Amino acid sequence: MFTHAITRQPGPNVIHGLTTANLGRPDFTLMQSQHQAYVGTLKELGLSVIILPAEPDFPDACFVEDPAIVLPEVAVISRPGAPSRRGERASLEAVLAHLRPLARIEAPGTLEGGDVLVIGRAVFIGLSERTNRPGAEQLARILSRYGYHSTFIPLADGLHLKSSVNYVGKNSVLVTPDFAAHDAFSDYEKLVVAPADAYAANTLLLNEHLITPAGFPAVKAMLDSLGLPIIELDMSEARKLDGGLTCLSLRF
Ligand code: CIR
Repeated sequence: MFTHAITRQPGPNVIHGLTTANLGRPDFTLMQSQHQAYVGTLKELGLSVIILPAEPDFPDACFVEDPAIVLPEVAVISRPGAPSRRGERASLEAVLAHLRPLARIEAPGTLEGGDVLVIGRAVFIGLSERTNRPGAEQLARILSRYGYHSTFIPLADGLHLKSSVNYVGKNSVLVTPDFAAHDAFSDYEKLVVAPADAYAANTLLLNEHLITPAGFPAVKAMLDSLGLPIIELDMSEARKLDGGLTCLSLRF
């Protein structure tokens, strides 16, 4: 069970966040209310939520999953592949220093938390435009001290690994078609979303509930087969910045 989460309020500058989505700029007011609903959901699921203030100089800072990886044993301060996101770390590190021993990804390594999928002691690290091999190797080395085993997964598509693959409980992963037959996930049952539903592959398993983006009935029907309660959240504005449900919080 997770007991805590860290989130960060989106600021008005969120409209200048990085994006490849071609869906237009987010509406700040709507993004704020969707973010509030997200935080409310985390609280309903029993988490105590630390809400950090917006970062006026860092438009993508509400996507707190990327600058750090938090596990029971350690918090790893990452080195985001997007240079504009590296300044997000300082305030996050100040909080995490009170909660966990810290480790760091150092240059020339780059790594973003969206590329790190942890299932038990198995860690899957996407090699993406944001996460390079040196960064992945550093993380694997740090986590191996605590008994985690890492597998590297070169990505052809998608911003991060968790844009395409997420653990949804019951030994199952929700994946985009690219990962339907991927060797790295052969130990898991696969729920494969249609190409048009790829955004909903970023579904969040949290305390025996599934939080999934609203508007993807076929994905919801697939998830129903797992027998876990499902919560749908409107993610229209974060989606415009390539942001999903996992990236809006660190859970621990
Ligand atoms: C970025 O491009 O860095 C942000 N606009 C979105 C980050 C999304 N992060 C995630 O899915 N873990």
